[in-house]
Order: sequence, then structure tokens, then C-alpha cells
Amino acid sequence: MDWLTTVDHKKIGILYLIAGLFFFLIGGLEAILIRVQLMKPMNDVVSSDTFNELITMHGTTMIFLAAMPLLFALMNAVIPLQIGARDVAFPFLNSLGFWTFFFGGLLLNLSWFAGTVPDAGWTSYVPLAGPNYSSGHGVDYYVIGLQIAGIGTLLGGINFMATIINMRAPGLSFMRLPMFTWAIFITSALIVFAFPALTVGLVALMFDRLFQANFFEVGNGGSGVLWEHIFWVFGHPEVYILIVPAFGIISEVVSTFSRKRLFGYSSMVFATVLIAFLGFMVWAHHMFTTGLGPVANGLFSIATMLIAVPTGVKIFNWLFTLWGGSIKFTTANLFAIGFIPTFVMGGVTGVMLASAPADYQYHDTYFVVAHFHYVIVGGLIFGIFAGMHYWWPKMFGRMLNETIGKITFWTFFIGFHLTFFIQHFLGLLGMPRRVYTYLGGQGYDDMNLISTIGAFFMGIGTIAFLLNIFITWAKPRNAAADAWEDGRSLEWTIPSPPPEYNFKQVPLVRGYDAWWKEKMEGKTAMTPSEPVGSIHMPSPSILPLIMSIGLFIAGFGFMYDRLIIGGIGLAITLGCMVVRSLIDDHGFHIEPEDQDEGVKA
Ligand code: HEM
Ligand SMILES: [Cu+2]
Repeated sequence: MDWLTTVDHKKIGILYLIAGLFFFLIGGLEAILIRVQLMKPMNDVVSSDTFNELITMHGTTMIFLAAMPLLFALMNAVIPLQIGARDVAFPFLNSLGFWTFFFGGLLLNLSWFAGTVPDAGWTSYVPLAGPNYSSGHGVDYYVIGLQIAGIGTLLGGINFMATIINMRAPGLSFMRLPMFTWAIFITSALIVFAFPALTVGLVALMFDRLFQANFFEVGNGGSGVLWEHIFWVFGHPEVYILIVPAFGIISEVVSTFSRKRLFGYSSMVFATVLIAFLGFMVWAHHMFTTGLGPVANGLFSIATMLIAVPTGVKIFNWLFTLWGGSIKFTTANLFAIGFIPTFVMGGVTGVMLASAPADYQYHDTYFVVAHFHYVIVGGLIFGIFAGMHYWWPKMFGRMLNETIGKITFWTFFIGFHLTFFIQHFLGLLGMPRRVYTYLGGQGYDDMNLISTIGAFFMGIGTIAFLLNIFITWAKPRNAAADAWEDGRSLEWTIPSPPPEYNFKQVPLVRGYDAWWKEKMEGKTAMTPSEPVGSIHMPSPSILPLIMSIGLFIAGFGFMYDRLIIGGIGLAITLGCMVVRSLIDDHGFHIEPEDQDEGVKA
């Protein structure tokens, strides 16, 4: 019950973690099925229809329901602690964000039970996704599920922007922010600017599908390329929404485990801002073959290639941070170090794809699949694994087992390269993506088998990680506050796991790497910025959960043309909003004498 009503950022972080891992497993299972089907020529493990459903749901699930929530898990768990805050700016919204994401994801996945699964690809290109070619309810699940889940993401973006602007401890100026906090600040801005485009696109597509509107119906004056523009105006920045937090994690992990200040901090900040900005300028590199013409293709090519410059700055700064450091090869650090060359390879194939004439060759082949998995898995998922191993003791008060951690890393790392490296060559040979099978004897057979074997290794790596979690669970909660002993930022100054109110006294920050600075001067604790006093806390609330259930019901109602049910669902949500505005809830206080009553996560 506690967990259904919580507004505590640490608990919401754990909820995101559980839900994200759950969907990661579902998406992973789908990936394995895809790879089993492609293991040998003319295989028939799944039908062509099921295959389309699998790739659609795999892509959609991995991006929206696994990667994003796992990032939200880490940002919830860490950001308030890193900036010396007691919670996020809007705790109620934070909980609402989680529940809308969760019920949106649930709705999307219930399509498997309804037997009508989205099958137009995770990009839902029209006219394929329009009412003529996708007449069942499959794409409706996509359109409505993602709209509900998208509300959650947008709320999170707004919330974390407000939190980082307003809730920083005294002395923590922007140019003293830890790199992860910077990354999340920029990510939040990206979410706020990019997600509305997706929402608009989904609403338009929903109108086309449910009410025969003509946004994308070419026969009635609509435009299919319009969908591509709207989708990629969201979709390209989305890639940066995923990767920028990973950049932040790598920066933290690399500098902690080399016992060195992050090299070129201010250039890191500006490089990240520049990457985010350019990320909005390059969406049409996904559309070179739609016939935009040589001028547009040329400009978008160049803009895309420009991103390599600030990215290069970041890569070299990480290498210089490692250079000469006293490096500890913990599991978190292995993932961070593994990230660097892997992500560079994804970047190199990215520049190759950015060349418009060359893209006419690579387009819709396995080369593209190899490229984006190098970026998304080799970048983001490695980053998430690094972050989870790094902050686990802070979140749960228990250290993960390092031996199993290393097994996780090596099986996942080797499996990853086995799976995807070879797909570059499959693509160059001409194997198209999104086809459910292929004829033997074209030189694809062995490479596909190797790729499938690699996928199983990644599966084993993931299982090892889950095993680690379960084994660790049985251990006592004895992680030290500064669990790695070389922590540099504020989260390492409070107990693991932190008490409900995080900081008994908000600390005074005197420089970049606030905690490291104090340690180097021989201090054993931060200087507080306020006397011990009564701490104001927000009350828990069940309303976010009920509001999300309302939207969930409404989604079903509209999908199946039961307007009454749709109306009831919306009424539940609106009713909760009314209740929320009318009830005056001032929260509660934790008095100084109660503040030491044991640690509560
Ligand atoms: C065991 C690991 C994985 C395997 C074996 C795997 C395999 C595949 C395969 C075979 C496809 C179909 C490509 C095509 O023909 O278009 C695919 C698509 C995709 N995957 Fe993965 N994948 C894995 C992990 C991930 C992860 C972790 C993510 C994201 C976080 C991801 C995101 C995507 C996306 C966005 C697509 C595009 C779907 C589409 O083409 O519409 N994958 N994956
Ligand atoms: Cu792009």
C-alpha cells in the first residue's frame, strides 16, 4: 500500500526500476524470438504476421518502456541527492508520471492478450499504420498506449527541469553541478521540446484511425511524409534523450573510479548542450530516401556530421580522465570503459549513414540495425548497467556481488558484439531489415547464426544480473555512506539507503566535486547550511494511481468505440483532479527528535 501512494522520489525510482526491468525482459524475450526466427534461412518458428508484431513491440518496448524508465529510475534515485535536495520540485506529479507511464505500457502490452498487436513498426509509418492497411485494433494500442505513457515522460521532464533549477543546495551553482545532473537537466529540456511533437503526431494518427480524419490519407489530401517529419522531429531528439543521461553516468563513474576530477568539465557541459541543440536540427537524416531533394539532403547531412565534433570532445575528455588515474576495475567501471569504444563505433557508422548518397545503399538494411544497436545498446544500455551497479548501494544499502557483476559484464559485452558487429556485414551484403525470413545460399546463413548465438549470450548476461539482485537481497544492508570510498558528489555524504528526508541539514557546497573537496581538506562531513530543524514533507496520495487507471479505462473505451466507458474513464481522472484542487493538504513535519529513528528507504 505504501508503494501505491508514495510520493518519495527514492521509492518512485525503485518503482521505475522494477517496471523498467520487467519490460526489458519482455522486450528481450521478443528480441530472442526474432533472432531465433532469423537463425537459419526459411525458418518458420513464427509466422510473418507474428514477426511484424514482434519487431514492432520489441522496438517500442525497448525504447519507451525499458530504456526510458530505467533512466527515470536512476534520475529519481540520484538527482535530488546530488543537488542536496529533500525531494523533487513536484512530488505528486512525480508519482503521477510513474503511474501514467506504467498504465500506458500495460495497455500497449495487453494487445498481446487481445490478439491484435501493433505491427506497423515502432515508427508506425503511414499509410501502413493508417486505417486502410492496419484495420484491426493493433495500431490503436500503439497510438493510445504511447499517448498515456508519454504524459508520464513529459511530466517527468518538466519536474526535473524545475527541480534542478530550484532545489539546488546553497553554493551549488550551475557550473558546479555534477555531470549527471547536468545531463539530466539537458535531457529534461529535450523531453519538454520533443515529446509534444510525438503527442501531436499520435493525436493526428488517432483522429485518422478512429474518426476518419485525413491528416495522413494521401487519397484525401493528407501526406505520408508529414507523419515522417512529425515522428522524426520527436524521434531524433529522443535518441539524445536516451544517450545524454548515459553520457552523464559515464562521466561520474569514470572519474570516481580513476580517483580524478573529470577532465575538461566545462567543455563537457558545453559539448552536451551543443549535442542537444544540434539534435533538433538533423531529423531529416532519417528521410534521405523520401525524395526531399539534394539541397535538403545536403544540409541535413552536414548538420548531422557536425554532431561528431562535440561528441569527440566528450570521448577524449573521458580518455583523459582515465589517463594516469588510479583505476579500479569495478563492474560499473567495466561497463563505462566498455561503453567508450562501442559508442565510438556507433558514432562512426552514424557518420557513414549521414552521407546521403551512401545512405541510399544502407537504408533499410541490417547495417542500420547494427548502427542503432551500437548506439542504443552499446551506449545507453551499457550506461544504464554502469549506473545501476554504481548507485545500487545508494539505492538499497547493499553492494552487488562483484564476481557475478563481472560475469554479467563479460557475457553481455561479448554477446553484444557477436550479435551486432556481424550485422554491419549482413547489411552491406544487402540483407534487408524487417523481413521475416530469407533464402539460403546468399551468404547470409552463417552470419545470422552467429548473431543469434550472440543474442543468447546477452540473455545470459541479463539473467546473471537478475541473479545478482536476488542474491544481494538476502544480504544485510551494510553499505557505507560513501560506498565506493571515492565518491565525489553529495549523494555519498548521506547514509545508504538515505533516510526519508535525505539530508538532515542541507549541506553548503564550496566547489565542484563538493564532497571530494571536503574530504581532501580532511573533513569527515559536509558543513551544513542550516540548523537542525523540523522538516516539511509532502503527504502520500492514492490519487495519481486512480487518475492513471482512469486514463487506462478511457483508452480502452475509445479504442473499442464504447464512448460511455471512455467518458467514465475521463470522469475518474477529472474527478481526481477536482479532489486534488479542493483538498488543502499541507503535508506533515518530521521533528528533530524523530529524525534519527533509524534509516528508512
Ligand atoms: C538481446 C538483445 C537484442 C537483440 C537480439 C535485438 C534484435 C533486434 C532485431 C533482430 C531487430 C529487428 C531489426 C529489423 O529487422 O528491423 C531489432 C529492432 C530494434 N531493436 Fe533490438 N535487439 C536487442 C536489444 C535491443 C535494445 C536493448 C533496444 C533498446 C533499448 C533495442 C531497440 C530496437 C529498436 C528501436 C528496433 C527497431 C524496430 C524496428 O525496426 O521497427 N533492441 N532488434
Ligand atoms: Cu536521427
